[in-house]
Amino acid sequence: MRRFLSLILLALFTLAAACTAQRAEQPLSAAQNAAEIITVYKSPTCGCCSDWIAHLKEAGFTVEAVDRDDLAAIKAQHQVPARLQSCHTALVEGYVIEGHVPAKEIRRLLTERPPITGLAVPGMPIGSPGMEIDGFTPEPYDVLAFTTGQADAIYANYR
Ligand SMILES: [Cu+2]
Repeated sequence: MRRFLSLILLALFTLAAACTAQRAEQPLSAAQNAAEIITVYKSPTCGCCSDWIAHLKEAGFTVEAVDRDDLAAIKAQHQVPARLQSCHTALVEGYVIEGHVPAKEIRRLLTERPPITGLAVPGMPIGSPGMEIDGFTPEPYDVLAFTTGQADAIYANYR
């Protein structure tokens, strides 16, 4: 009887361990897969957009580049405020990425998962990823976290 009981206990323990392992594994692998794919909307002729895409690929992202002539509509659709707009708009895991945001900050965003709309580097600061220009001194710039209906917050600064 005692042996029978310990067999049942062993079976239950094994089941519980299997469930725990599965639960711990699933969200992680789902997040990792999705984090690899970033969709970038850009105009067909944007050179610095392509350089930013190269920067993302170097950092391990899979990039789906979509050439569009109606970027204003894309920005409006994804609630990018006019004050933050730049040359390209990207989507990753439900977040909006506007402009030359460093891949490192996108990774941090996907790890921390703050309740924000997205990240933006407004304009096109010289020295930001994809905006390196020979002979020009890099400009200081901020990566801003934006949320619809709220004030922008500084997510990171580069200077
Ligand atoms: Cu640009």
